[in-house]
Amino acid sequence: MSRLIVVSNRVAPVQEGRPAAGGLAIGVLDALKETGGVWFGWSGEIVNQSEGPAFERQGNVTYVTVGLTRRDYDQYYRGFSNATLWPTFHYRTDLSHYDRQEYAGYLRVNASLAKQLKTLLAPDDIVWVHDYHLLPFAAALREIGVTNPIGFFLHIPFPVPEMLRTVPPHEELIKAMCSFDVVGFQTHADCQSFVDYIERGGFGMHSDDGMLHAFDRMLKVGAYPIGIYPDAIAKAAEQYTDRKPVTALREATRERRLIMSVDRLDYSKGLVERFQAFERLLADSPQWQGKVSLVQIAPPTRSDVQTYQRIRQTLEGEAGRINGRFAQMDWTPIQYLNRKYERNVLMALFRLSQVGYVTPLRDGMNLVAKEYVASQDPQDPGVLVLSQFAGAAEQLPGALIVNPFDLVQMADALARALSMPLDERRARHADMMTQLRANDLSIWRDAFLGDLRRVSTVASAARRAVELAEMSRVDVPLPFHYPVERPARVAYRSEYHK
Ligand code: GDG
Repeated sequence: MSRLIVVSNRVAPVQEGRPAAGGLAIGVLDALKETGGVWFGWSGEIVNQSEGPAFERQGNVTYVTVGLTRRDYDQYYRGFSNATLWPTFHYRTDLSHYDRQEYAGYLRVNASLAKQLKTLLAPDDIVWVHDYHLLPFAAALREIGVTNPIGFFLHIPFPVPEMLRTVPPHEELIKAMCSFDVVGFQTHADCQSFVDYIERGGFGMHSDDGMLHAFDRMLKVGAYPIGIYPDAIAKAAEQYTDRKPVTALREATRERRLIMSVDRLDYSKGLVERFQAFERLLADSPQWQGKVSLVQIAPPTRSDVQTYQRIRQTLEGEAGRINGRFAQMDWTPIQYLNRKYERNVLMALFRLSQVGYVTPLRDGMNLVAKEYVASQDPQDPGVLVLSQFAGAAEQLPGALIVNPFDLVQMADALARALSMPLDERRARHADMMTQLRANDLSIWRDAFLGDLRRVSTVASAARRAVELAEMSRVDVPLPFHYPVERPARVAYRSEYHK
């Protein structure tokens, strides 16, 4: 059986019980632990000069990590990945900047990581690359002769073409993405944006079976919504209810209602708007004053990127202002905790609360929304208030779906959630649990890897057919849907590809 090689910017060897914030790490590690394999990427260390990879084995997973130099880190990670691609892909062109040097660094690091990975690859390995840091990774591998199946999954949203075109090297990036054999997105809307870019730009065409022919390659594109393991989360939430932070919050809350939010501290998560909508609830429905608290857990990330420093300051200011306006001697409206908690403790905190308040301005999926639902007591579940701009909204129709730019609508949804009758809460929760079980993390992984294996089997058959045709100097008809570079003699020239 072929090995699975996972590649992501940051390798996070999460030991049980150690806190780790970040959806990619959670999803990838859970998926990899079941199949076994290799996880390759950055160690998180800044080094003086590039050294060879370090190896660490834990159970059936081998972690292979490399350091980045300060220049690589500044240009590839802090620069093009997180100050250009992240804001633009989250529709924040106002926060995005472009720098040619940073882009050159982004390409250089992708090429260097590809070169280092190549030395570890066996011919039948399957490579699964994750996220926006590595858009040109397959192109870099192909450039140095790697022919293994390579798939890509984008964890964040894919923007509409007009938005994408604000990133100056957009065409080069998308062309590079077409070197993957399968490109997966969180939602159908994201996938459609990618196809729109290709088709409207005249770079290729899409067929009904999900195959895309573009830039003289063929690849499969599709939506593979990432999931969780809802039953394992439900169990953890129940088992961790006697942990210190949970008992402390239960005691402090007493008869009060709790609204719970957990996010990495990021401007895409809509924290400021969320605080302001909660303020609106307290102002417009004064009966809730003293009766409900918002607990916001927000572990800091990317704190050396300037826009992240600014969001932190703004948020601290807003929490202080709103608390100053409404607090009473024995009641603080917003508890804002700028730190990480153990994962299972978070699930128990979700279970303790009556409302899950998840309102990103834009989000690929948002696992917190799914975790909140899974953590609830089915007999007395809390209500999820969820942004329409989270990928999860496509899958959780039992939530109260809100527009995070409409503070009044959000405040109304909070009021409705806080007083929703038990029958309705149970029905909504049961509906969402059915959805979560039907689309759990193993379905995500198996659907993606199944497609990658299928596409690559067809590809190698096609490659053999091309070789035979070359040897016999006969033009054999080739299957249309296969991702392989054809030799010039039998090259297919798209009518769109001028
Ligand atoms: C990206 C995409 C997509 C949070 N605080 C703590 C903690 N967390 C955990 C949560 C959850 C994960 O981190 C966050 O995942 P999200 O999906 O909500 O968001 P991103 O980190 O932005 O993830 C996102 C995801 O990738 C997966 O594809 O859904 O759209 O942006 O699991 O529980 N975990 C611990 N302590 C914390 O304080 N242990």
